[in-house]
This record gives sequence, C-alpha cells and structure tokens, in this order.
Amino acid sequence: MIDVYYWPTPNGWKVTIMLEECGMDYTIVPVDIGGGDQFKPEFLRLSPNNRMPAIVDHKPFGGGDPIKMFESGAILEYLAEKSGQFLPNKPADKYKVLQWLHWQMGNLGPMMGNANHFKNYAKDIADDPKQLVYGTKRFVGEVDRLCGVMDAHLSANQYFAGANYSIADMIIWSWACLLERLIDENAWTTYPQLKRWVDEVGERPAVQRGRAAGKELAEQERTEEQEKARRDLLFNQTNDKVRAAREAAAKHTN
Ligand SMILES: N[C@@H](CCC(=O)N[C@@H](CS)C(=O)NCC(=O)O)C(=O)O
Repeated sequence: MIDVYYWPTPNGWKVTIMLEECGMDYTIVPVDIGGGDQFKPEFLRLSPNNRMPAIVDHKPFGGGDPIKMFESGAILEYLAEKSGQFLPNKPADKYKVLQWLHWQMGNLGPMMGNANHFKNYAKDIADDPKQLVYGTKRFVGEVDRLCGVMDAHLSANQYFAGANYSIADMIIWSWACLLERLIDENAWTTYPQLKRWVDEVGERPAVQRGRAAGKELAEQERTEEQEKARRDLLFNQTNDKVRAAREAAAKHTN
C-alpha cells in the first residue's frame, strides 16, 4: 500500500494519475496547503521543502524499509520502475521520456505556476502595479514560448516521447490541461497540436480518475477572510517564517 500525501492540485494529480494508470492501491493523506499542514513536523520529515506531493511506499520496490519520497518527477520515475510501465527500459527510449519529464519539472510547472500567480492572485495583493505588469509579462511570455515548444514537438509526435504514452505525458498534462483556465482563454486556437494531445490524454479513464481524486477536499466553502488567510500563508514564505517548523521537525528525529 502506498500513502500519498496530497492536495488536489496539478502536482498532486501527477501522482494519482500514475497510480490509477498502474492500478496500484493507494491511500490519500490530505495535506491542506492553505491551512498549513505542509509545516507540520511529521510532514516536513517526509518533504523538507514543505511542498506536496510526497509518498510512503510500505512495500517498496527492491524490498527493505518503507521508502519515503518527495518531488513529483522522482515519484513518477519510482512508480514507473516499480510497476514496469510507462518508462521503457531501452536507454535510447528511456531518456526520451526522462528529458521531457525533467523539462516539465524545470520549465512548464514553475512558469505556469508563476504566470497563474501574477495573472490571478497577485492582482489582489500587489501594491506596486509596475511589478505586477512586469511579472505578468515575464511569466505569461515564458508560458507562451513553452507552449510553442510543445505544439511544434507534438506536430511530429503523437506523445512526448514518440509513439507511446509515458510518464512524461502524465506529468506535462497535469499542468497543460489548465492552460486555458489559468493563463490564456484563447490558448487552444494558438496551439492546435497541444489541444489535440490534451484532449486525447484527458479522455483516458485513469487520467480522469486521477484528476478527480480527493477533489472534495478543495471544494469546502470558505469566507473571503478565510481565503485571504490561506493566500497569505501560501504566498509569503521566507526562511524566517518556516525555520521554526523545520527545527521542530528535526528535533523529533533526534
Ligand atoms: N516541484 C514540486 C512542486 C510541488 C509544489 O509546488 N506543490 C505545491 C502545490 S501544487 C505545494 O505543496 N505548495 C505548498 C506551499 O506553497 O507551501 C513537485 O513537483 O513535487
């Protein structure tokens, strides 16, 4: 059994989609990131970067003690090796998958996250409109460039690593499917090949189940004041603010 420390967001969906694709048993352990669960000592010992998702595999691949892991890219690679699915063995094919997986982790995820922040959240809290304009232009521009990279690649390839669906598709889809909603309402007219691929992957039953996993967790009604407190917690993190939680987690281990 695998415990998935999770909240229903794009980085969380990557893991539930892969588990659904492989038919592996899992239990969701909610990490309410707007409520501060990511700073609890027991979670920080699993995920020192105070971000979800993280997993604990009680029957790990290779045997031995339970494996604990954070970072969605590493988790998908581990699950692919454990299940023997969605990551080919032959090095030439395997690294075709891994290069796109790492491309998502270092490019699309962070850039879409920041573009979404400046477009949809910072506008409520920015006290300097110039910063807001600059931040939006910088990150929305990068997302546009990255979408062009994906669209061009998908015009010659059915999936990211060629003819076969892989963990690279799962990891990229979890963010790309939100393009229109988070960043640009006209996105699909500009990137038709990306749209073709987003629709095709989105029709997979396992992808639909993975994306729906735990969705009720985020559907709770909240007052405007509660929403503001959640945004303040998420968007104002500094070393000083998280140090105490980290030290409490470390104390527990010793
Ligand atoms: N690179 C990490 C990113 C994880 C991440 O940013 N998770 C967000 C939710 S999508 C989170 O836990 N945020 C909590 C916080 O900002 O404190 C991964 O892919 O696992």
